[in-house]
Amino acid sequence: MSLKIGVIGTGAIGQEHIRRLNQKLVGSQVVAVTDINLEGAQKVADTYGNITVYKTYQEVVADPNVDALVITSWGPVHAEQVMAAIAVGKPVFVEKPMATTADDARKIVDAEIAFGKKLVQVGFMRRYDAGYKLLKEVIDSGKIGEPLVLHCAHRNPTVPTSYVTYMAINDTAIHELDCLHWLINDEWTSAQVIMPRATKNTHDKLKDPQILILTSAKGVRVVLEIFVNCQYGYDIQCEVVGETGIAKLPEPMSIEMRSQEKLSNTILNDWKVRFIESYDVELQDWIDSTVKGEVNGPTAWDGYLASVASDACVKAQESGAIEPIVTAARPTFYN
Ligand code: NAI
Ligand code: ISE
Repeated sequence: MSLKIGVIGTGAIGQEHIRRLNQKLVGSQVVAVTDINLEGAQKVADTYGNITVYKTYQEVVADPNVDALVITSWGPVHAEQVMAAIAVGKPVFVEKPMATTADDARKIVDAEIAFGKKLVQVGFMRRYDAGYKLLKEVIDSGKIGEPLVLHCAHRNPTVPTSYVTYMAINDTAIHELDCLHWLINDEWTSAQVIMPRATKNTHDKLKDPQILILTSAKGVRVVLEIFVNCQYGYDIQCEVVGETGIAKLPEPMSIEMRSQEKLSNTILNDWKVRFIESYDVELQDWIDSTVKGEVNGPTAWDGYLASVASDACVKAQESGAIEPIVTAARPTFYN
């Protein structure tokens, strides 16, 4: 029997996830959608047939035919939509960020604990990425000793003009805020943001690039360059310097070419392609665990931890100072 899913938000990643839920993965079927752009939602529904289009997300959440929800709307509305799903006890997969403030993230955690059962999985798909998993295996094996320094980069070719300075943190670096502490089994304690010379390819509301420096409880330092108008491609880098060796995130597979007096590899230009397998594995795992009444992937607590770190980083963007990252104690519910 298929898990019947209601999707809130039929934009870029909404369409990607609907396609994989309906055509690629096993055990799921999208039965309802909504978007504030109703025409867009209708167009997506028409592509597949047998999908009810609702005017509001509340109707999707309330539909008795909907077993579980996928939230792919804009970040600032995620928290209220997740809360609505918890209120009726429906499992929910929410794209990152789970909430755009730590206060809202904490409300989700508290609501889930009050409900008494885990319902929320957050779309931190890098934890499902084959490359990051290999890198974690190497770190956990002790082959490079204890991690000391991470050199990372998160580069997008371009972003829309609606993308502004703080989004470098809560839309983009939020992936690293989650996956790097998972990678090194540690918690963040402070953040600093340095603004280098800006590229001429940005605008006055977006400082680009930015350098984020994170410190962990064990003293590991992460230097993360966020450069969202880098022009040349979509490029994710992560190099871990350990006590006895270096481990580096593998590059996506690409044919090495010798042609016209050049030796070359292709660089991808889109997150949709770079992480295509991770999204597939992530959502298949969500379907399978949801059917069993479990949450196997990143939880609401992970969403909360990322939001606390994100708030501190946004403060650091404004203050230029080293800002502490202080999280509440982990509730036993999430052990
Ligand atoms: P998008 O702008 O293409 O799509 C968002 C859609 O949500 C739009 O169609 C918009 O009309 C709709 N929407 C906004 N408010 C709504 C509301 N209150 N109710 C219903 N629909 C509403 O944006 P995109 O790129 O699809 O991103 C959506 C979310 O997914 C964001 O939170 C983003 O950070 C996340 N994302 C995650 C990625 C990942 O790698 N895990 C990759 C891309 C996006
Ligand atoms: C986008 O929303 C994503 O989540 C992508 O993975 C990220 O690389 C990009 O910077 C975000 O805008």
